[in-house]
Amino acid sequence: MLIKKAELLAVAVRAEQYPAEGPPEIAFAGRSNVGKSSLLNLLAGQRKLARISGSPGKTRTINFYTVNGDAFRIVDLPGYGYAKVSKSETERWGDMIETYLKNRKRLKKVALLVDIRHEPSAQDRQMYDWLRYYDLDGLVVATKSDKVSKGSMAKHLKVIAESLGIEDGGVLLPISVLKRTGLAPLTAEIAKQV
Ligand SMILES: Nc1nc2c(ncn2[C@@H]2O[C@H](COP(=O)(O)OP(=O)(O)OP(=O)(O)O)[C@@H](O)[C@H]2O)c(=O)[nH]1
Ligand SMILES: [Mg+2]
Repeated sequence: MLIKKAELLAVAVRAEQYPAEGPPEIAFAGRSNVGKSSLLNLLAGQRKLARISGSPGKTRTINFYTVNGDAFRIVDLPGYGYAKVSKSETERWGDMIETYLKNRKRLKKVALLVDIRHEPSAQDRQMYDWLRYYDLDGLVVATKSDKVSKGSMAKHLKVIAESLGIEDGGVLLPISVLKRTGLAPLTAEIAKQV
């Protein structure tokens, strides 16, 4: 198992609240409700590590988790795209994410999570463009794969890959937290980075 032990290390909005730079970091990004916190909990084997909810917008801060005695860190980024936010909140969210992406020296890769059922939104594409700009792209997780039939999986993945413009060498991994499927290739990708 990749993660033997994980603990919440810090909760941040501003850069001064980040923990000091240390081991490599992998972050999870994606729209609210896509399943970032659920995936983190499954990888860690701890159901209550990160808060999960049926109502979107649970994670509104940057949450740093230390893994395996601080061998590496996983960072749960606040979700975007849920309806009930004002323009100023959206801007604050953008500043929060960009500050983190731009300044974090040990950030190795950001896994972008998208719902396998839907074509990526304009915000998903903007997020992926950001990741490309900061050279953090190339790992996309298609969540909730239990919601589509096996026969239509390839078609859904193709829509996502084309919409985001995932380049050759990028990886797109279907995952179901519910069914616990697709985890091995993701842990392999994370292991390559840390
Ligand atoms: N069917 C199914 N549901 C899932 C899966 N993963 C997550 N969910 C559900 O999706 C909802 C949102 O999950 P979260 O993990 O809280 O999503 P999040 O991306 O952390 O959301 P924010 O914190 O708002 O950004 C919860 O009701 C989960 O139970 C999955 O693989 N399959
Ligand atoms: Mg969350």
